[in-house]
Amino acid sequence: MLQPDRIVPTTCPYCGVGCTLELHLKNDTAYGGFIYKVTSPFDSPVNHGNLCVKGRFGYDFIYSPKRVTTPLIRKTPQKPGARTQAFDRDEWREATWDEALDLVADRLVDIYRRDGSDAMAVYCCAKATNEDNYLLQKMYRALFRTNNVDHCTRLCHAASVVALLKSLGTTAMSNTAAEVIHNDVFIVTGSNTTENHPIIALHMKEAIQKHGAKLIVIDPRRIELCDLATLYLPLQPGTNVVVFSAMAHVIVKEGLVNRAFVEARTTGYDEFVASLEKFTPEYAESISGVDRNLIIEAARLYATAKNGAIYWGMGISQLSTGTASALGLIHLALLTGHIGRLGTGLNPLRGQNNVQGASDMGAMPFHYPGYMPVDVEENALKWEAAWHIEPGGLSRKRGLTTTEILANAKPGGVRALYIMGENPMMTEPNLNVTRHHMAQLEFIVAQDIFINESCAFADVFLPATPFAEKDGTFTNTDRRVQRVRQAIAPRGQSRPDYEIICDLALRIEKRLGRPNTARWNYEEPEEIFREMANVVTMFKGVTYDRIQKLGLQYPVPDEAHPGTPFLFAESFPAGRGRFFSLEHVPAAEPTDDEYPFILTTGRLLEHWHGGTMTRHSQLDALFPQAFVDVHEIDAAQLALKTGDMVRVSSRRGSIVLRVNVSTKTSPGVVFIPMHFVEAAANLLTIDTLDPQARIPEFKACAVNIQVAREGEFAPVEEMTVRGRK
Ligand SMILES: Nc1nc2c(c(=O)[nH]1)N[C@H]1C(S)=C(S)[C@@H](COP(=O)(O)OP(=O)(O)OC[C@H]3O[C@@H](n4cnc5c(=O)[nH]c(N)nc54)[C@H](O)[C@@H]3O)O[C@H]1N2
Ligand SMILES: Nc1nc2c(c(=O)[nH]1)N[C@H]1C(S)=C(S)[C@@H](COP(=O)(O)OP(=O)(O)OC[C@H]3O[C@@H](n4cnc5c(=O)[nH]c(N)nc54)[C@H](O)[C@@H]3O)O[C@H]1N2
Ligand code: SF4
Ligand SMILES: [Mo]
Repeated sequence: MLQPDRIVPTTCPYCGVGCTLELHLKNDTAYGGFIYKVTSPFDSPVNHGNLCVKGRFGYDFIYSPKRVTTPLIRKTPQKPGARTQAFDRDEWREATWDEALDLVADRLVDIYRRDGSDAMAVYCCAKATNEDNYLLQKMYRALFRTNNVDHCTRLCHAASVVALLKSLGTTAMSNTAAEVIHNDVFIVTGSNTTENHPIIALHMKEAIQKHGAKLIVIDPRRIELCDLATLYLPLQPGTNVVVFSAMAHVIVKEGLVNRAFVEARTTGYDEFVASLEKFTPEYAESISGVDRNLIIEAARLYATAKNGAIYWGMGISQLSTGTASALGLIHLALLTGHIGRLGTGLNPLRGQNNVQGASDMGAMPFHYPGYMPVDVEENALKWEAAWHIEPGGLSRKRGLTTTEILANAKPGGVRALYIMGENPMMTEPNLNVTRHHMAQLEFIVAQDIFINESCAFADVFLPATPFAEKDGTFTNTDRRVQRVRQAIAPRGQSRPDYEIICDLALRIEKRLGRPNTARWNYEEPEEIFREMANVVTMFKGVTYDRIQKLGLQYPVPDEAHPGTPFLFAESFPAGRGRFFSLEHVPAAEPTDDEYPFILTTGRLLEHWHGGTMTRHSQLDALFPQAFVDVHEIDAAQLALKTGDMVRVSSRRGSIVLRVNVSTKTSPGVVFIPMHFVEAAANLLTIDTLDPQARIPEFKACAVNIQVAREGEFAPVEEMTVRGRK
């Protein structure tokens, strides 16, 4: 067997589970090593040596010949309103770092001088490190004085975060994922855990099979975990609030409330109980399609558990009722007291490897790092002191969210957009409109490792290094800050994100005539982390030295503190947990004769979002083609069989792809994965937002299905987001 010359431990760049990877290297002169294999150590606290297919085999995108490792400048100047995409290298010219960064600094400063802070906006990156994200939001806040800073968390757990903040004053998972083995009853809802958090799903299986825990699945699709569930509640998409409220109704009516907990730890109970009156199991059945007896049984099982816990995902948050859905779950925990102890809790499973971290680092329009609201004077003063800015210098105005940034791309609105490692042209809803918005911008900078569908709109491309070529930290879904270690030299001329940002910030500072405001010179990424942790006290006790091997779960208030596996033993950050009265509001777009099916979108084990990483990896061979899941009853009616080509259309767009006849979806509901550019699900999705969290309704819109014969494909520009042949 091949013996490695070196093994470098690091953290997986894909999902929020945060598995420990060991990169096996052979020496190689060009890059200081070649990664030929990935394993995981047995004693890793998160994954105990287990990895899913992405962690084990999906790293090879870093060696893809399509990776861009030289700064690029678009040859044809782009005009607002008429921007086009450029994928071919001959539409770009290679540039030196100096030339590319000077151009970016000149253009950004010109636009800022002319149109002010509101014209500037930035997308941070949940794939990049804490240090990268901290610096990018600092560059936009400190130099351009804007809070138009956001990232993909908006499209993800924004609704969970708003609900948790409103009710408990918190934003993260309350307990550690691996604690699931201490649950005796747990609810999994809106989370396809085996495909999207595979290692947490292993813990769930262990809890059931080895420890006798009982599982309740609430999901419109018959996901793999249903096979192990005691109860499966197949609800119609967008009907969470009625199902969760009916469970609360049963818990109250049957006297299963944990009175001591409600009295000691919550507020708003009486009004809440009055609001539950209408949510009878019969009413819930009529709206959600779930048998009333299943709702009653689920309520009893969860309420009478010794240690009950709730795990949830995008089926809760990606709805126009996302915040209300998450509040519905929070209510269940508050009624029963299944929170604040080992093996209980409210656990939104975070998606990207570092979405928790990017949010913690202030890559959001309403908060500085550490969730300090931007419109609270005391917070602004703290960061002004930390960044050597005159009092009153930072903007106190809440910024725009990702979806709002693009919707405001017009004269008088946002003019320049900086995108570090995101792909809105695949991952925002209603892509035909998103394309129109992107085209309105005056200047776009993209900092990525590939030219994805969004980078193709840019004026300048800055080549960043992926995880294996840089140092720093990621924070996983358990609030665990873990090390990311450089294993190989940056390929070509690519540079770590934090280095690019510092180099650019110095140039911007100079042009603005504000030298030496904030610090932009660091020897090591750890110095960036220390600067942040000096203000955000929950990270004070995290040093790189302490997390060499294991990582630490924040809050870690000092260097002697062991970290915090579960939260809220004594109280909530908001003091008492608050109940809210909820209403049933149907999904924004009802089905009708013209568009008779509900489309729900989501993920596959082998692929990642817009596919920029996994489709440049050997994983693409495992799942190379888009499909639409159609229930066998609907397929029979439409005379469709697996493999047939169909055109799926909504009021916003149309794609052509193959049918997969299955019983995984319910009749009337079709499922399309979001990963395939040649049949991009987001050409169909609706851009209606949850009014509180501003998250789009990715999980429900109305579509129709028509047979398409081979050769009768939609024109390429219609069915891809590339907009070109
Ligand atoms: N392989 C892979 N893993 C990933 C990702 C990836 O792209 N690929 N992405 C990562 C990211 S960023 C995230 S956020 C997570 C997401 O992980 P999940 O939350 O598991 O994501 P989805 O695939 O969108 O699936 C959501 C689940 O919600 C269900 N659902 C749909 N509508 C409703 C509804 O109205 N009510 C309820 N209760 N359920 C509903 C769906 O049927 C599905 O089972 O995955 C992470 N892990
Ligand atoms: N229809 C539908 N749409 C959805 C969803 C859905 O369920 N359905 N889910 C939504 C959710 S939950 C999410 S989180 C979003 C995800 O949306 P995005 O974040 O836009 O999607 P990704 O494809 O993960 O984009 C990550 C980019 O970062 C780049 N990258 C990787 N590592 C690095 C690095 O170290 N530095 C830099 N600079 N770049 C790097 C990759 O090449 C890639 O281009 O999609 C949302 N969109
Ligand atoms: S479960 Fe997530 S973190 Fe673990 S190997 Fe798979 S993708 Fe990576
Ligand atoms: Mo996500």
